[in-house]
Amino acid sequence: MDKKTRKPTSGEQKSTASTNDFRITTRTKEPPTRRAFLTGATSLLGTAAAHVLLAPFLGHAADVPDDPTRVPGVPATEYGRRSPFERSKRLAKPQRSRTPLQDLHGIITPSALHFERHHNGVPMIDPARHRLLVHGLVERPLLFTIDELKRFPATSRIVFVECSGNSGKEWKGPKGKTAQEIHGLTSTSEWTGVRLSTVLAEAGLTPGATWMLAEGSDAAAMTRSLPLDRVLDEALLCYAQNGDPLRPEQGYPLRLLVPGFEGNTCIKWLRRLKLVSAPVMTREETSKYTDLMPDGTARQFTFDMEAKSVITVPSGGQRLKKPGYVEIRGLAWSGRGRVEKVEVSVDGGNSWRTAGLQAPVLPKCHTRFYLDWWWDGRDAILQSRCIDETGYRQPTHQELVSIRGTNSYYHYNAIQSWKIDEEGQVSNVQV
Ligand SMILES: Nc1nc2c(c(=O)[nH]1)N[C@H]1C(S)=C(S)[C@@H](COP(=O)(O)O)O[C@H]1N2
Ligand SMILES: [Mo]
Repeated sequence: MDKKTRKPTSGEQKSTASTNDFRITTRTKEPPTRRAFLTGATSLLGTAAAHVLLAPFLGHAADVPDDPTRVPGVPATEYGRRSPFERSKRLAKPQRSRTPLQDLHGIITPSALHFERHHNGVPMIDPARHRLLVHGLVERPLLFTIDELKRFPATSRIVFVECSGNSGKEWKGPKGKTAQEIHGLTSTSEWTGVRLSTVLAEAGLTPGATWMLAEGSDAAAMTRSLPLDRVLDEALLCYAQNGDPLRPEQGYPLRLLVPGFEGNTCIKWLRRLKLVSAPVMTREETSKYTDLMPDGTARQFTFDMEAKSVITVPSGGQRLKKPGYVEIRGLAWSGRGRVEKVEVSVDGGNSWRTAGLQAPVLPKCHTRFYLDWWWDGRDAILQSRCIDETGYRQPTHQELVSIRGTNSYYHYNAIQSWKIDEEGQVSNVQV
């Protein structure tokens, strides 16, 4: 029915709005007390509309008009928020929070859902007082304000960050329940900043400068040594994420981003870059981020995040309601470059089909894959494996453990298996 010509039927409340002053007459069924409160709190908003807007603050469900075409909506706002009907959230513990991968669409993680990992909390930093010091083996030690860094030519890149501890509990068996719980320490953003190489050219490297120590200004003062020959081409000093300034959790006002490297090298709240001739051997690269092998030796400076993938729909904790069509969906990524191919098995790895890849397929970036499937209502085991542009294929759990043992916590990238039972219930298994 044409909205313009439609007349309110009897029993339907008529609303009148003046475009001049936003005064709105709405439904009269509201209890007087609540109505008075809301009118006082939001004199410019219609009552029904105000309910929807304020619902999250007031802690009650959004009150929805019977017919949204009969009640003018709320006015424009200065900084947006999502629909109160959407409840997807990070799984937060004090020192980390995990991205709800199973709820996401496309490849960008909304900034508010980007995973967090910090060793001593999120610091509060005034950007006007923040400085970046570049010193050590340079011709000119330099001190930059954020505004000065923003004057350099800007570069944006869509890349993932992944904590090397992501999925770490799975070394010792199928521990986690959901995609978020097991794999949620990875997210993708569009990061914007100045190239590290631009800033270092300004300072002028002296011949012995082969490594760089990066330090954060949080209470953990996280520090890592990075080999210049591996990071100079790609590393960014970022001040923005998905078009906005960085979130405090992601390192506001400045973070180092090393595409493809383990998350802990992407020093947040960055305050210092010291050019040196050898790794400094901080605690993060001696006791912490090393990989203990079965023979008792430890691998050090294992920076690269190897190819990995996870089916997010259907995934652990979800339930297929009835047999029939399912679009299998998931994310794949590699710290070595582009995702070349993703293969999906619905029979526990006996046979594999090539999944479709959704554009864009970017290097060192989450890539979305999908595959049509008809679930016949019987037991099934779903798996995905990522093959990257170097030809590397994501290993099975057994293949990974046969080389690395189970002493390690970091860099677990084995194939994820989801079992679907006859009830349609999805759970985490290792096969
Ligand atoms: N200064 C500082 N930088 C840091 C950390 C920290 O605790 N302090 N944590 C690191 C770790 S372990 C990871 S995985 C990433 C997480 O980045 P995110 O919180 O933006 O997802 O930041 C890294 N950078
Ligand atoms: Mo991490």
